[in-house]
Amino acid sequence: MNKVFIIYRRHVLIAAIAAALVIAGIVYWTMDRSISVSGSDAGPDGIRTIHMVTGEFKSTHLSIYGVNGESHPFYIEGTNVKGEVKKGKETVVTFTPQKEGTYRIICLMHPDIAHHGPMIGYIVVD
Ligand SMILES: [Cu+2]
Repeated sequence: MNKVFIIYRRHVLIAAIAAALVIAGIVYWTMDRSISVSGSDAGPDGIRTIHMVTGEFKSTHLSIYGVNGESHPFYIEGTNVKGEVKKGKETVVTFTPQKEGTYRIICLMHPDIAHHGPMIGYIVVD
């Protein structure tokens, strides 16, 4: 069962922090499975899901910190949001969902199992 975050307007900062932790966790988990992910931000399947409520806020900064792997170019499916996560650095992108749905954050270097992935995060806007 996945861990779900429900975030409201007054929690935009928390949302950004949660997103950073979630995505950092994804990077950490995917790149080095020999070390377990601490905390309770993922289910046993290793999938993290962020829940947001559309119309509750204008936009959210997603802050992503690179833990493992030199480079992770990524995009958010269905948007023009893209960026690159580098090891030891923080990447911040602005995410402004216009409608409800599930938005996948996909690493272009690790999109599937054949490329040592999938390194994919999910943002659910409802
Ligand atoms: Cu990657």
